[in-house]
Amino acid sequence: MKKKILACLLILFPIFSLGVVKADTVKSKYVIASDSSFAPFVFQNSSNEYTGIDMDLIKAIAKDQGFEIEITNPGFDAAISAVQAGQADGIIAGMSITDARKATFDFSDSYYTANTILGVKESSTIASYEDLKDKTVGVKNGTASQTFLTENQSKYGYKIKTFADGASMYDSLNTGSIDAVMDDEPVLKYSISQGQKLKTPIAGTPIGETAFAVKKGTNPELIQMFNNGLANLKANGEFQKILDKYLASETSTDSTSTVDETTIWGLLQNNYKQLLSGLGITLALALISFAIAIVIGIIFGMFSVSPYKSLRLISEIFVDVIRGIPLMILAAFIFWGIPNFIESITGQQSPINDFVAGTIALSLNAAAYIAEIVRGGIQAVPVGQMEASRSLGISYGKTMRKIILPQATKLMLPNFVNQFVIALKDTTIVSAIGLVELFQTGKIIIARNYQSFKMYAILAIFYLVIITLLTRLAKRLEKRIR
Ligand code: ASN
Repeated sequence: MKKKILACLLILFPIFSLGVVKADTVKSKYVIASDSSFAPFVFQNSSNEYTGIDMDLIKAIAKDQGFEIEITNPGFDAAISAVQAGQADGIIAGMSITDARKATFDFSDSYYTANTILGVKESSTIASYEDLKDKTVGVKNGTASQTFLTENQSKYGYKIKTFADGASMYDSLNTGSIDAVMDDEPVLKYSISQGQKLKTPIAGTPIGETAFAVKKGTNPELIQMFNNGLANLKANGEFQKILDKYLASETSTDSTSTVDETTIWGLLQNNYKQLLSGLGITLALALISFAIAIVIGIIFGMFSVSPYKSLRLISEIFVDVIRGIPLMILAAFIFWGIPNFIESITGQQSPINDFVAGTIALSLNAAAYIAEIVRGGIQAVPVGQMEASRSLGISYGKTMRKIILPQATKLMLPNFVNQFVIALKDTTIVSAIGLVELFQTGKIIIARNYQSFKMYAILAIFYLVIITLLTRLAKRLEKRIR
């Protein structure tokens, strides 16, 4: 027996030590960003867990190499930005190695080869690229397929429509708002195998090998560990098992589904936990940011009616700048722009949490509007009152506190309630930075089951109920204060 074990070890030792440079973990945990819907590489199963080749692969490699990971799934474009801004350490998302990307990313060894291919509805008459003249082709932003489409646009004369995620792109194709999509061949073929009524009339074009990536010059040990782990998984057959699990049989991936998701009841039953957690994030975002906005807004609002010109000017600049920038850009600037800028001067990655970035963006945005509400409220109180009070020798501060503000507050209250409703709705906009609030939660669910009509109806009702309840509550409070 002992001899047998010894013999086994002697055979195995050279295999494991063969050319493998051991890399050590530097961080206690690596954040890995990925796509949100890119089956069979990454997608949510009906138990609301992310699965797919990439998810299984990175988990198996982390286990094999002994490092900790945390996976986020903000979508391909957002995942790319997250790695570049230092929010994430690596990206695994069926990502193709292209020459352009080599300038900003370091890639691992490849684990797959993919083509980009055109997908159209089963009933479509499009049979060649020439047939795409004046038609609209959808593509995911930041992808190799997008580069392919842009490069060939003048040759074939189609229009390009870019999407943030695969789910909304395929939804648009199904509803006929675009005529075709360009996506990775395994992804399109997989969706067809899952019952999507699509076809691929033209043969695919190679876009490069698929690999794991890190921001150029960062986390070299992560690439080394990925390569070592991949080699081990290939040698022990586990890699092939992962591929077979998702590619060999057409229905093998979603056997966990027990609830029928084609009815509203089924959708709720299967996803209520996820929806409630999204709702929790939405409410937290709205309430926290609104509380902060009230404080900042009142300060700037008071500045705007101050007797000091400098304070009035500061307030004017704040309101003009924040009001002049769309909320989505403000959120993207805080979440991706600022960390990227800090890194470019300090050389240190300094990521900001998505919830914090979303809260800051929402707070600043609402504060600018609240400052205007405060200014409007104060100015609506006749100036004569201030003048009369001052001529009686009462100070500016006291007049404000005792005479002007009590009247102004009453005038402001309905506007505050209004602004809160707007703030709550605005939380959907910050889903653009990958924050999984209620709207994003719904989109993720749709990415899995394509039930956009029913799911968006559910979301609309969720918001309607919440907003109605909160406005009722606010109205009561308002009455009491009056
Ligand atoms: N294959 C795509 C690319 O590399 C990745 C994706 O869409 N997730 O651009």
